[in-house]
Amino acid sequence: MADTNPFLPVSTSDESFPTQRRPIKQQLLIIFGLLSVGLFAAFLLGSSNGSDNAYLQENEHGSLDMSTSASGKPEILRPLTPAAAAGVSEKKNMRFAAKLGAESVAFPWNNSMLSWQRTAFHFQPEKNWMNDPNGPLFYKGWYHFFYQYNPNAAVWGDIVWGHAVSRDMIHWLHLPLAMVADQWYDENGVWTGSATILPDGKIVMLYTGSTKEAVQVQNLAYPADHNDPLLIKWVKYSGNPVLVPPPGIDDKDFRDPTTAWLTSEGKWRITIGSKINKTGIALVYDTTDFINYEKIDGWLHAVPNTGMWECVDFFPVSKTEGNGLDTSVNGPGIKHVVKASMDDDRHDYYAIGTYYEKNATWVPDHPEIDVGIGLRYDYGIYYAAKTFYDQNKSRRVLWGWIGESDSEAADVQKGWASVQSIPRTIAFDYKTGTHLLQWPVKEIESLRLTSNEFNQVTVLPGSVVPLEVGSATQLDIMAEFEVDKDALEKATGSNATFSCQTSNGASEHGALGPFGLLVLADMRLREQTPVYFYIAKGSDGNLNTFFCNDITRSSVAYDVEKHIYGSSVPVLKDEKLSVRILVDHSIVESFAQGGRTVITSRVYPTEAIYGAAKLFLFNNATDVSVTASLKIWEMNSAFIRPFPTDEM
Ligand code: DQQ
Repeated sequence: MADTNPFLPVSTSDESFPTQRRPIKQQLLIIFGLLSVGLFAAFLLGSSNGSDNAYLQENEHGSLDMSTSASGKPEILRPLTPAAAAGVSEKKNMRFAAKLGAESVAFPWNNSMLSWQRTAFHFQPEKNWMNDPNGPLFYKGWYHFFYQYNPNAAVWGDIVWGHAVSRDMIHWLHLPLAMVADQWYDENGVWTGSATILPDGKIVMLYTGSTKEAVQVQNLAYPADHNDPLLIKWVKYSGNPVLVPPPGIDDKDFRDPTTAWLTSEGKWRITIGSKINKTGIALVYDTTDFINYEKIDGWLHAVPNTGMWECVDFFPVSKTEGNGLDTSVNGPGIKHVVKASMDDDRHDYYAIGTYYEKNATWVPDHPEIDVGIGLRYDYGIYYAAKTFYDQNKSRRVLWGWIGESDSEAADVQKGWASVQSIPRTIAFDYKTGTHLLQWPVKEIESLRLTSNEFNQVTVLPGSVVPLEVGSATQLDIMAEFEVDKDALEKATGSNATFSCQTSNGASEHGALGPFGLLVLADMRLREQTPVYFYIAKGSDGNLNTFFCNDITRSSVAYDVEKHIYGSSVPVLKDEKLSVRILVDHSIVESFAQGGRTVITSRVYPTEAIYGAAKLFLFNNATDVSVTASLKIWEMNSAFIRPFPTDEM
């Protein structure tokens, strides 16, 4: 077995990053080169024989082939899940589970493995199922977060609105349910909705109700007492529903109203997701009182063959300023973003474009990367996201639901399912002009404990470098990689058609990649979650950088999804390759190039957990050395607990 002596940090101080290279580095590198050869052999071994599991051995990538069952027999179809029957999104891997076939066997999860999966600084309820973020807002000193919640089980169903408050969006206090399914117009579920703060400071909430007959209608609710900063009690408007599906729209295709924005005429405008045949659309309504609505002809935007648009979001971004904008801001220097959650592929897509207020339409800047066919917020598991304008700190904040990619049986066993992403500030990337930048809110840095720095570590082709950081299950990692320029120039063009998904993942041997980090890896690298860059050089000599996350060897368990996630990431002249990774038990959130490309994955290791979870650098490229500089913080746990009832 490989010797796994760790590479020692050059500093444990909290000085600014990066610090000076130390003289011992050269010697350590030589030792390291030798040590890592053995370790890398284990890594490669892992890539070819990655698992003891016969099912995975059928697939050279170690990933699940979704089109046939393990035995290669035709799929066994299962009845519709409750969510699918209701006409809304279901747990993503229910589709995956349905394809495993009747012979699929659950991995023997034990309590210690399952307890480790619970996150330490991501928002989650104490138990049971959670999905979409709803109506986030800042009010009287508190951040409010509402969410789709099943109070009765760890699977989707019986949906009501959970509610929690926070001073900083990191530490949370759970409050009583904000809204339950107690009216004919939401008897089948209190579904997704959004908040609008009126000029006088009052709040209105619009949400979708699923009626007893599963018709999707829009309802109005407001706080019972605007003097209560905790907004504990909510009143549903007596005249609900305020909107029913319009002619031509199916009863089950009319949901998720947005935050309202003002027109120059002083009317409030909202958009609601829908579809006509296979064309995804965003319907538009104007209102002055949130009770009576005028449907605007046509739609804000429509994209053929994208299917049902869920959880549409629409907001302005400044082309020049880094701060966020209130949803009603419009005018010169402003672009507008349309985001929709594609029910067909369960991903959140956005596009940047121009809003034409007069006819209530929006046109993308680049039709070839329109909503649903171009850029995604996140290339891993991330859905039903929603932004809000945080008037407290003049920023726009993005929340997103991160589901599970284990089996439903494991969710039931552990008693909970889903987490929310770390809230992210979101802004226009004026350098590319095509992308948004997402970055964890600054407040997350209050959880940083001790840090370790590693400066100018050379990672030779075909090597793995252990990084000694102590406990490696709660981390905030900032890393920069420099690639040997001569080697970049000398490399002959190849891989022009590379994609993370179709590659061999982290075990690919390209001239210029992959290289990056292995998180949640055990010492033998039997389990490992690589987050990495891959540079492809076209025959024209142009470089195209990809950012990927390979979870095909993240667990030896065989009843979890195993994919290679990722996409290309623009790297501009003179930019180093940079990545930030938040590791929090079963969730890994990775941000490349300041948040231009983001990947979130859920992983369920069985060995690389607690003290056995380690961190490594790796370089699997054949022709290029990389130099890595890193600062890594151990992260504290957030306080997420019930609000003390006596103080309520
Ligand atoms: N989840 C809600 C719907 C929404 C879907 C139901 C998206 O309102 O369309 O729980 O995940």
